[in-house]
Amino acid sequence: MKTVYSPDHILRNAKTELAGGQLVTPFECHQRADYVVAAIKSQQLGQIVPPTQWPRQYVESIHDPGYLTFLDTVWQRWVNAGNQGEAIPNVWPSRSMPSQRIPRHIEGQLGYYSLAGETSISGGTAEAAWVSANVALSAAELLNQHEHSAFALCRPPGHHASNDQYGGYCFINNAAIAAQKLRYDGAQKVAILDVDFHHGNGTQKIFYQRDDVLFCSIHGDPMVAFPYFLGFADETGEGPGAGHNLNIPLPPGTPYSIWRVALCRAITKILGYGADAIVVSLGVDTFENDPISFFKLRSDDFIDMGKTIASMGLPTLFIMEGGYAVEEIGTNTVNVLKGFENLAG
Ligand code: Q9C
Ligand code: ZN
Repeated sequence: MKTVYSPDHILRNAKTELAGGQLVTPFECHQRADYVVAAIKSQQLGQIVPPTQWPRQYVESIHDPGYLTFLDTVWQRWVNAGNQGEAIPNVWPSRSMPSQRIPRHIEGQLGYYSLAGETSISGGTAEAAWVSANVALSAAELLNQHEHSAFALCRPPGHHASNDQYGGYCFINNAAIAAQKLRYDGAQKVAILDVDFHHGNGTQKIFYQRDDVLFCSIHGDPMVAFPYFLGFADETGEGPGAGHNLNIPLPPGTPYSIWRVALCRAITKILGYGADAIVVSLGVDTFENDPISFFKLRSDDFIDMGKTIASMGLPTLFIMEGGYAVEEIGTNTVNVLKGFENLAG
């Protein structure tokens, strides 16, 4: 399987994450990608190729133009306003004051365009997010060029980013723009299978009212896990999208034996839907030693995960999302991809 990768992900290099009332070193750090590249080489997954640049319209097909302007300018505006640290939101349009207006002040805009406060913005963040999007689009192009599968080693990740909000370490929804590209390239129906520990709230929101993209997610129960406010089992889609959204929340301590039953449910849904292609939002933060998650998958379980995904027999695009046990992220990720190849041949 080919991997699309760019070392320019390093442009995303925030020094702070608001966690536990402190500013800590971000869990979503640049070393993550180095470990994945190392495992691709040592496990001989296949060629690593650079991304090419795709027209901005691909990203604009998913994201709001005002949001993209915000993303492209926020750092300079934050600095110009005299701030010393990284950009962190601290006020939101909340239940008590649900304003639809977009404030003019950068502090108000940070609240308007964010859905969480842990994700600091620093110089280079927007540039890295655009590179990550081009990595996803380039990997989608490999499927268009008749590869059966491809791996987009995206960083920063994307599945928490909605049409007009960032957060959860995500800025541009790489899986969503890749799925949309597969649609442009002729796939009638695309299924997104999100196996990251966290619910892919951004991806769900983007496709919630559409019947041409099915969204299935297996994740930590939002009653007790980020993003807390979306990802419940009764969210099944709306309008034309009714019945085309499947959430499978699972409790703390879930081992692979139970997780796999959920995967088989999602697969049954995808096969019944009649997808032409699959986009996998591949987070490996389901790992037992992940520092911010509570499932109990072991490294070998990821091989079976890949095999089970391959059993659908469909063209499959893997997009890197989360995974914060940094030293094991490479092995766990490549285990999925190797497991997929072993069954897919
Ligand atoms: N104190 C992805 O996996 N909450 N994002 C962190 C740590 C945010 C995870 C809590 C988790 C976001 C792509
Ligand atoms: Zn995650």
